[in-house]
Amino acid sequence: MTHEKDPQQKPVENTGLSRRGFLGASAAGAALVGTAGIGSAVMSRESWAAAVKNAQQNYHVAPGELDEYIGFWSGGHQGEVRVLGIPSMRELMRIPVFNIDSATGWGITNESKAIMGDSAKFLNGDCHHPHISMTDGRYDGKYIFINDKANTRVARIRLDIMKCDKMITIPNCQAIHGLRLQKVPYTKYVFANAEFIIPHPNDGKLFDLQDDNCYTLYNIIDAEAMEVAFQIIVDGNLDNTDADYTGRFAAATCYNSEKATDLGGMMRNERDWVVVFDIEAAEKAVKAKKFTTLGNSKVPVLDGRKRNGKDSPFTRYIPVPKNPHGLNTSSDGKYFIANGKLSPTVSMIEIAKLPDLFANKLKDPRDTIAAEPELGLGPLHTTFDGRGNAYTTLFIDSQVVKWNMADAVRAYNGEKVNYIRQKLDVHYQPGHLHASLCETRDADGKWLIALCKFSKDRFLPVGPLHPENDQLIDISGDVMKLVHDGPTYAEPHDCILAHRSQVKPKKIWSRNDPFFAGTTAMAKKDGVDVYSDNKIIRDGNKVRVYMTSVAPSFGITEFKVKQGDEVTVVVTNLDQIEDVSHGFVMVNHGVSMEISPQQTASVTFVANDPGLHWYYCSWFCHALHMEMVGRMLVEPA
Ligand code: CUK
Ligand code: CUA
Ligand code: CA
Repeated sequence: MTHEKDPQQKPVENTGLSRRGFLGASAAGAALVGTAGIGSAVMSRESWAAAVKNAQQNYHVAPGELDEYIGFWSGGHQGEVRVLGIPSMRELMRIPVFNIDSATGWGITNESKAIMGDSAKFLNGDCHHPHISMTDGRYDGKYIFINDKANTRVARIRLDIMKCDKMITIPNCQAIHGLRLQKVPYTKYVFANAEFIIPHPNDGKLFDLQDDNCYTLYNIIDAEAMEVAFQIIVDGNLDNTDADYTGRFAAATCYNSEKATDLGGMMRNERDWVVVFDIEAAEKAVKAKKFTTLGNSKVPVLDGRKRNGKDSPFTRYIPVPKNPHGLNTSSDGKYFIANGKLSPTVSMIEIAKLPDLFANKLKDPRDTIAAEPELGLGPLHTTFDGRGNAYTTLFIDSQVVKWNMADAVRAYNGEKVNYIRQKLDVHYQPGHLHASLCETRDADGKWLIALCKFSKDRFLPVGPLHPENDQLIDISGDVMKLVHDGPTYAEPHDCILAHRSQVKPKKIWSRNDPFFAGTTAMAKKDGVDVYSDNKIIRDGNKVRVYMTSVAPSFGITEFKVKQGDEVTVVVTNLDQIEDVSHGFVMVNHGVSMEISPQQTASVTFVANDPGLHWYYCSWFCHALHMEMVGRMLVEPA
């Protein structure tokens, strides 16, 4: 299924013409797009080239200039979130989340361990879907939420400081994959799909997935409290999810309606389904205390499965072909779009028909399907330009297909109309794609990122492990134009783009910020003002060393402890100048942390080795940065 390099690729890149555009109705293309035809084939080569030229924005961001968009990239199984400027594709920052970070001390400092909670024991994570909180269907710049498939977690990042401030493990589940946010009236809830079907209870007595006690759960998380508000049991499994623009509905794809354990089994059914959730109805049931719980968890659980052919009040199942993957709400609010993966189609579910579906006024759940356009091989995800066009990744074809939603509906209703606008080759095997502001009412159709899983020959070889290739595509004109190849480290499944005016981070920390409030509260109990004092507190075999730092020196340059003492070093950076971050590293102790202007950070370790141990500032903060050092003197026990 990998994409062989073929001689058609070169002219394709240079002209913006798709390979299928050149080939016209090739056998494969004809079979796939059927009567829809191929948009690019109807334009003359000359007018096509002119359109490409017109489409190209100036994407060069000169030194000293700022990008117009800010992008947040999932770091995949590397575990972090990365911040990029768009259109330059310059990486601006990394936000450690589910990983351990040597620079900032994420996973090492007391503050980060407190946020990670019980899951601090895990050294890995696998994040896929970063999403920015919204108010009235627009980014409000407050938070980013992101899933961890590997260890079944959901984390929140505060965008004012660009740090993770909450992390929770979802109970009763294995593997959180799809994650989206309530858009309207605001992000009250985070919707998170637990992908895998497991036995309940999972105590080693039951292993047959066909059993009624084997299922998975849709998770509704209170975004502010970061607690699971309630869970809904579903038939089948759960892949991706999204929410609507009314605030009432959310929907998720299921690829394993078969409840199978192997590949062949999971592909047995010609159709799986989209499960639609009536969030309001579920909320009502929880309020009326009509729920159960599972195991030791106190989280309210509702049963959203069909029983004897009867739907639950909270769910409806809409059959769609086949092993669908991405689920995307169109930015005009009209459709949930399920991407067919093993079917060359996407299924457009008309959201305006969902109230009737839940009121049992439709004969067939498929009556909600507004269109099922054929797009090409392996449709995975769809994005939108706010001008009525959708863009879908074709994993197997290694293309992004641009198509018109209204025309797709007309074609579905029997009109002879071509809904395909263009197919653009991408390099190679794209998963997600994301257009600027596409998850909001403000979708502005300027830039599109295609997140390609394979880069093959696009970059200098760097060994058997290849970078991914995140490609920047200009979609501002009538024609898509590829303008940049962006190598990325494993593996950004997804990204999100906001306008730079929508995210306003602080330049220095606020004193007593909640991020380190636990540490300043501890200092207070010790009678220490971290903003002025340099003090050593002994408490049995626990020693707390409170020091300030001002470039280029620590407030304490020598402290004495006894072998075996548990030492907590608390450093407060008194510098108020933007960008003057310090670090604290205790040599040979596995201790490293960031202390940015006005930040307090702390780390705890055991002084096991008698002798003299240097500590130093690790952030190049001053001409005399090398001299910013101190010594811990450990007396033998
Ligand atoms: S994704 Cu998570 S398997 Cu298509 Cu949203 Cu990559
Ligand atoms: Cu402080 Cu380097
Ligand atoms: Ca299936």
